[in-house]
Amino acid sequence: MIGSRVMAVGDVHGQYDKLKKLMRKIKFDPAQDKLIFLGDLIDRGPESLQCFDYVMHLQKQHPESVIYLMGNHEREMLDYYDALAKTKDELDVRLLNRTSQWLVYGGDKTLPQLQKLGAKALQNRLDYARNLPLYYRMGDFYFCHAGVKPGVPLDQQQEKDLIWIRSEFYEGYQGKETVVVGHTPIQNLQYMFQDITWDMYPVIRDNHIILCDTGSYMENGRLSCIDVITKYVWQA
Ligand SMILES: [Mn+2]
Repeated sequence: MIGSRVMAVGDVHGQYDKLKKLMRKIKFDPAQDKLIFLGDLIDRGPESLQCFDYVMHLQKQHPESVIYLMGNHEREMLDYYDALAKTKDELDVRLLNRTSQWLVYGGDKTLPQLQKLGAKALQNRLDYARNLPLYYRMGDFYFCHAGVKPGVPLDQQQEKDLIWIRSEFYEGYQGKETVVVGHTPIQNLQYMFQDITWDMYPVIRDNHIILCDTGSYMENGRLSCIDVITKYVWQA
C-alpha cells in the first residue's frame, strides 16, 4: 500500500464550509486512502447536522476507508436524548434543558436542527451515533477522540478516557504506539507546552502523540487533516 495516505481530521464542530473546503483540498481517494474523523463533528458551530450527515454518508458509502470515531459531543447528544426519553411531562423537559451539559457546551446549536427532523430521521441519526467506534487501530497508530489512560494497555481502555481525557494523557503517555487525537484545541494547550506555537498546525509530541484539533470553531482557528505517515497537513 505504498503511496496511500492515512489521514486524521480534527474536531469539525459544525463548521460545514470548512469541512467542504478541506475535502476539496484532500482529494480523498477511497480506493487508496484511509480517512479518520476523530469525533466531535457536531456542536458549537451553526451547521452541525450537515457535518454529521456528510461524514455519516461518506462513511456508509466507503465503510472500508472512512472511519467516524465517537467524540464526547456525540456521546453527550446521546445522553441528552436518553434522558429526554425518560421525561414524563413538559416540566421534566424544561428541567433537562436547563441542566443539560450538552446544551451548555454547544449542543444548543445542534438541538434546534435535530428538532426539525422527523421522528424516523432523528432516530436514524441517533442509532448511527450510538454505534460509532471509540478507536481505530492501524499498525503502530491508534486513533481516538481524546486520548488514552497512561499505563493501561490500549486494548483495555475505557470509554470515558477515550473521549474525555486531557492533561493526564498529554503529560503521562509513554507508549510506543502513536496516539492520534483531537478534543483539545492546541490554542488551549500553550499553558502546558510552551513550545506550541501559534501557527495552528497539528502538533507532533515527542511522546508519540499527534494533536489534530486546531480550533476549527475559534477565531483564527482552522480545521486540520494530517497524513500520519508523511505528516503532510491540509487545512481549511
Ligand atoms: Mn471533544
